Amino acid sequence: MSGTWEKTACILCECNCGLEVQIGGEDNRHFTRIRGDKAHPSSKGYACEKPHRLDYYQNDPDRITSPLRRKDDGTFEEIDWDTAIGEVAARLAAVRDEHGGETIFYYGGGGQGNHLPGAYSTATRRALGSRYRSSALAQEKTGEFWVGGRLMGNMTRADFEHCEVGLFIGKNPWQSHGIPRARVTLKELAKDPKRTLIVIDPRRTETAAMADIHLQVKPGTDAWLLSALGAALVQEGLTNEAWIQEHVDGAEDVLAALVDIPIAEHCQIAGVSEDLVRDVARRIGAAESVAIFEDLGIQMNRHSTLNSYLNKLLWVLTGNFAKRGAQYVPASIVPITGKLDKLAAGAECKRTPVTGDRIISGLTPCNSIPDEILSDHPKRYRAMIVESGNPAHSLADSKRMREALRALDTLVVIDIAMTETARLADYILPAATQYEKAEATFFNFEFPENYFHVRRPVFEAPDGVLPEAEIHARLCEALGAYTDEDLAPLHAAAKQGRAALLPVFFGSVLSNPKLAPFAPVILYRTLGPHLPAGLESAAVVWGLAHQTARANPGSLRRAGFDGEGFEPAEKLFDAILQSPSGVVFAVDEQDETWARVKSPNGKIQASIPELLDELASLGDSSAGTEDRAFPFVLSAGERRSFTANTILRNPDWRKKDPDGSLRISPDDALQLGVGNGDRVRLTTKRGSVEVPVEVSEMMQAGHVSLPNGLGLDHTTEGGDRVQTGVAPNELTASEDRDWLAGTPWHKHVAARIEALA
Ligand SMILES: Nc1nc2c(c(=O)[nH]1)N[C@H]1C(S)=C(S)[C@@H](COP(=O)(O)OP(=O)(O)OC[C@H]3O[C@@H](n4cnc5c(=O)[nH]c(N)nc54)[C@H](O)[C@@H]3O)O[C@H]1N2
Ligand SMILES: Nc1nc2c(c(=O)[nH]1)N[C@H]1C(S)=C(S)[C@@H](COP(=O)(O)OP(=O)(O)OC[C@H]3O[C@@H](n4cnc5c(=O)[nH]c(N)nc54)[C@H](O)[C@@H]3O)O[C@H]1N2
Ligand code: SF4
Ligand SMILES: [Mo]
Repeated sequence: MSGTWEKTACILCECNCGLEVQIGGEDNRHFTRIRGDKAHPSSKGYACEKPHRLDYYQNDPDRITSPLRRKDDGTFEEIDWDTAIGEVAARLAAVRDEHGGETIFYYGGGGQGNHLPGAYSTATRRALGSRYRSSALAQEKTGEFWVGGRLMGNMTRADFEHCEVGLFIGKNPWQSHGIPRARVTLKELAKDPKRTLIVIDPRRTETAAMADIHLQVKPGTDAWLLSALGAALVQEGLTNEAWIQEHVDGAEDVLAALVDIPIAEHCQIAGVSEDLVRDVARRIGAAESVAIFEDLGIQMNRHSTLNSYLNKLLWVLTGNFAKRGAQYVPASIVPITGKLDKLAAGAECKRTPVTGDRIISGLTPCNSIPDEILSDHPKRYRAMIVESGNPAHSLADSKRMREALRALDTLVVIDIAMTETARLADYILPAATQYEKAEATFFNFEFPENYFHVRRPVFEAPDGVLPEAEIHARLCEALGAYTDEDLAPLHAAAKQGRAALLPVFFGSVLSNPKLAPFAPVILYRTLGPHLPAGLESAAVVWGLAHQTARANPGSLRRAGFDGEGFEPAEKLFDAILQSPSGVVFAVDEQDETWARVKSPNGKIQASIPELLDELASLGDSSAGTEDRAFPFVLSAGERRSFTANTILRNPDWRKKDPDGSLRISPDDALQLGVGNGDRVRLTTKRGSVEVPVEVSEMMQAGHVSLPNGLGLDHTTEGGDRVQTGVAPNELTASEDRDWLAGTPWHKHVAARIEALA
C-alpha cells in the first residue's frame, strides 16, 4: 500500500541489511522510498548508497515473464508452464536414464540474497539422481573452507566490533561491506587511539586510507608477506605458548617452518618494509584481541589456499580464538560450508568425475566446470540446471564457459532476467523476484547473538512467473517423486495445525527413505498453504528450525526458545514468522565456539603438510607477472560503490563511473601518455578489450584494476540490445587457478596496455 513502510532487506551484497520501503508509481509496481530498518537485529538502520537504486532490480526491462523454449534458429518462443515443466522433466529424465543422474550438474541456488531456492532444489536433484553441484563459493571461499576444515572442521568469522586490532587482507569493506554496518565499524576502529586498523592491499583503498597501518603489498606476493608476519611472531617470541600447549596439536611443524623464514627477504619480495612488518607482528602479539578478515584479494590470487592457511596461523599462534574481539564459530541455521568435520578427522575430499579435482564443501571447483563438460569421458556433465547464477558471465574464461554450456545436451536456467547464461539455455523458467516471494538471509554469521531474517513479499508477482519452491515442486511431481496418496496424510494433518503435522512429518516423511529426499517440497506443498499469505516459500524453514534447535539447544534457550521436545523449534519458527525485521535465534557464550571445533580431540590441528610443503617451495620467486609480453598485473573484478555482481542489469543504476574504467597509477598513465577518460586497449592471453582509464592515486605502478559486474548486455528503451563496460571474464583463463582448491586468479591476470589514438 502506498504511504506505508514495509519491511524487507537489501539483496545487493551478502549483508542483506534490513530495509523499510514504500511502494507506488505506475500500477503500484515501484519502490518509491527506501531507508534502513532500525529494528533489524544486525544492520540496525544502516544502509549504504546502493539499495536506493533497487527499483532497477525490480523493474528491469530484461525481466522474463513467461517460460521460454529455444527454437532451432536459436531464438526463443514462449510456452506455458505445463509444457515447460513437462518437457524439462522429460529431457532431464532422458539424460538420467541414458547416462546416469550424476551427469546432471546443478549450479547456483542463491546469489547475495535469495537462498531458499537452494533448499528446494535439493529435492529436484534427488529426483534426478544428480550428485554434482557448484556455486560461486567454489571460486572464492572453498580454499578457506578447506583450511578451516583441516584445522578444526569448521569455518570462523571475526568480531570487528570489539577487537583491539582489526586486520583486513585483500578486502575493502568500505566498498564491499561483508561485516555488519561496515562503515560505522571501520570508523570506530580507526578513530579509537587504543585500537588499530591494519590493511594489506596493493591499492590504497578507501579502507587502507583510513587505516592506522597500510601494508601496500606488491600484487600477488601475500604468501611472502604473511609468512614473514608469522615468522616475526615466532622469531620474536610473540606467540602465546601456554594457549598453544593447551589447544593446538601439530604446532611444532608450523613453528619449525616459520623459524627459518628469512623475514627480510620475504618483505623485500612483498615490497613492504621489514620494520613495518615487525611493527605489525608486535602489535598483533601484544593485543588483547585480534580480528582478521581475508577476502578476494588473496582468495582469487596466487597461493590462494596457502594464504588462507598463513592468515589463520596468525590467530592460531597468538590464541585469538573463542574470546571477545577475536575469531569465533557462529551458530548457523544452514551451514553454508557444508560439513567440514570429516576433513579435521583426516578424510580426503571426494573428486570430480572427469578431472579428479577436489570437491570441497560439496562443490565442484568453478574453474573445473568446462573441463568436466568438454570431454569424451562417459561421466562428463551432460545436462545442467542453473539457478540464480550467471556463470557465462561470472566464472573464469567466459569464452570457454560459453563453449561448455553450448556443448551440453540440455541447459535449463531458472532466473528472473534474460542473462548471458539464459541466452544459451534450452529452457528458461522465470522466477518471482526477491521482492515478490518469501526469502531469507543465509549469510548470517554474527556472534554472540546471531539472527535469522525471513522476508515477506512487498509486490505481487506478475502472471507467468513462479517462486522457485513452486518450480521445484512441479518438477518433482512431473518426475514422479511422490504421489497424491503419499501427501494425503500430511495434508490432513497440516489442516489441523503444526502440532498435528509434526509426528506425521517426522514419522512418514523423514523416516521414509522414499520420501525423505523430497522433504523441502513436501513441506512447501503441505505446510506452505497454511502459512501466512506470502510466506508459503518459507515452509522449508520449519524443517530448518527443527534442525537448528537440535544442533544448538543452549544457544536457543539463551535466546528465549526453551521447553521440552519440539517446543524450542516451534517457538523459534513462530518468532521467525512474526518478526518481519528478523529475529535473534541464538545467544552464545564464548565456550560455544570450542564446542563447534569438530576435530576428534577438540583441538586445533595446526599442521597441514600439503601447505607447509608449498610454503617451503615459495623460494624467491619474484613479484610481478614474470611475463615481458604482459607486464601489468590486472585485478579483474574490483568492488566499487556502484557495482553489485550481475544483480542489476540496467547500467543507468550506476550514479558514478558508468562505463567502469580501468584504474591505473599516475606513473603508468604518464608512461603510456594517457589521462582520465582516454581509451586504452587492454590485452591478456585470453582476450582484448577497449576501456577508458581513470588515473588513480589508489594504484601502485604496474597494477591496474577493472570493476566487477560490468559488461552485461541489456535492452534499451528503444529495444536495442547493448553492452556497457568490460566483462572481466573475457580476459581470464580457466587454467589459472589454485592447485589445491581450484580457486581462480582473477586478481592476478597478466596484461598488456596500449594507448589508443
Ligand atoms: N559494492 C559491491 N559490494 C560487494 C559486491 C559487489 O559486487 N559490489 N560483491 C560482494 C561479493 S560477492 C563479494 S565476494 C565481496 C568481495 O569483497 P572484496 O574481496 O573486498 O572485493 P574486491 O574489490 O573484489 O577485492 C578486495 C581487494 O583485493 C585487493 N587485491 C588485489 N590484488 C591483491 C593482492 O595481490 N593482495 C592483496 N592483499 N589484495 C589484493 C584489491 O585491490 C581490492 O581492494 O564483496 C561483496 N560486496
Ligand atoms: N573476474 C571476476 N569474476 C568474478 C568476480 C571477480 O571479482 N572477478 N567475483 C566473483 C564472485 S565473488 C561472485 S559471488 C560471483 C557472482 O556471480 P553469480 O554467482 O553469477 O551471481 P550474480 O551475479 O549475483 O547473479 C545472480 C543471478 O541471479 C539472478 N536473480 C536475482 N534474483 C533472483 C531470484 O529471486 N531468483 C532467481 N532464480 N534468480 C535471481 C540474477 O538475475 C543473476 O542472473 O561473481 C564472480 N565473478
Ligand atoms: S551493505 Fe550490502 S546489503 Fe547493506 S545496504 Fe549496502 S549493498 Fe545492501
Ligand atoms: Mo562473492
